[in-house]
Amino acid sequence: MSFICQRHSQTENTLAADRLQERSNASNEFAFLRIRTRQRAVPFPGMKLDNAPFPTSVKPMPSITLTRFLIEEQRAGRINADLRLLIEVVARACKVISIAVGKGALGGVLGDATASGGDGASVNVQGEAQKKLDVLSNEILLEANAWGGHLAGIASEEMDTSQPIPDIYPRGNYLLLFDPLDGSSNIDVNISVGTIFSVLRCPEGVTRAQDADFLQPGTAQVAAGYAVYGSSTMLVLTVGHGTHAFTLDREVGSFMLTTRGMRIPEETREFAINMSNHRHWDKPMQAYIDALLAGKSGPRGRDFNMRWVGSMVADVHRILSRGGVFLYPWDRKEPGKPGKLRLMYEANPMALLVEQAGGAASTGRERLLELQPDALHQRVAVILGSKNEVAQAEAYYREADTRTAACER
Ligand code: FBP
Repeated sequence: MSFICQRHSQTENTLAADRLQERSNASNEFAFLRIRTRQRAVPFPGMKLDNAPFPTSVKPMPSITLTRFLIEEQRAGRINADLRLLIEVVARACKVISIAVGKGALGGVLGDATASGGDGASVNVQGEAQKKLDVLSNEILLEANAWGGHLAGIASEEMDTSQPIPDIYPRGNYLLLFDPLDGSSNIDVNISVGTIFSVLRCPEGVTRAQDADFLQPGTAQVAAGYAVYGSSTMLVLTVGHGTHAFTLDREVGSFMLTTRGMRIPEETREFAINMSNHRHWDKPMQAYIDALLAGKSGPRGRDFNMRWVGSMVADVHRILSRGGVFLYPWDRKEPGKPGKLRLMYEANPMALLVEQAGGAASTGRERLLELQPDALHQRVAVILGSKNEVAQAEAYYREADTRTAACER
């Protein structure tokens, strides 16, 4: 058997082949050679890769694409064709956004978007300066989802009101909400950002959806997910039967299933919160976090570690991958707002993904997914992640409320 390795001289190859011949009883001879040469082997003509044995050190590429996964979900009766195609369209838009984000300064997409009149930065309905990539990602998602025929309306963090599907296109039975680019403060500094989306059913009889049609509790979501644009681009998805992770294979251009059924450990020693807001939090939150910071010598009797990326997608992805608790509580910097994060297209989709992975999601006082929304861009306090840790945080609020109630009697 002759084998040509591009990088090694003829002698080295012959030597390697001889040694291989020597070890011809090693059934894994092909793999053996690859380990020795530390190089991806180039099979000689006629040899089929798929029956070539792989050594344990190199895992074969996952072969379940997002398309196949969704078709199998449909075959299992868990989703219908329309929802499958809608999710595929959103995933494709995320691939386009991933390319734009990946280009960074080379693509001229960094920095603030200019207001349409050309003077100063453009500001969204939340009063936040819009980044160029916020606006671009919003347009990419709108364009991709307008003509598909699956939707009756779209709502976005970057748009004041929901947008009905243009009359020229057929309409469908679903409503799509998204935060086109989450983690705006990290866009220009090359830290992971992402896209978060949520899918609801359009109420019976409604063809031209209005804002009010979107105001459904998180439990009504039929699908939710996010794409995270980090060292690799990943898509994390639930259609109500577990939470699954896909990694974008840039060579093939497909999302490949890399984790089926993500599970969040119930216990954790890691918390994520913007500590600089500590003095602005209410007493129960300050007491809960102080107990974590007190570590072994404190009421929790063990040490906790802290992480804060400042992009919800990245912080929640870490928690779905290895556990932890993510908190963005009420603070008195803006006392009139229940929290910073938006219920409909940040908190609700993340809460469904976390619960479907065995975690919990709360406002501190109630299950987040049961909140009845009253506005498209309403904000909410968020505590989500490892079930027992969320329960710990809730206990501080319950205790404080019981004490307050006792005092008021
Ligand atoms: P947007 O970037 O989409 O507005 O999202 C809000 C967000 O960036 C979250 O991703 C993140 O968890 C949080 O705000 C960070 O807040 P802070 O800047 O206070 O740390």
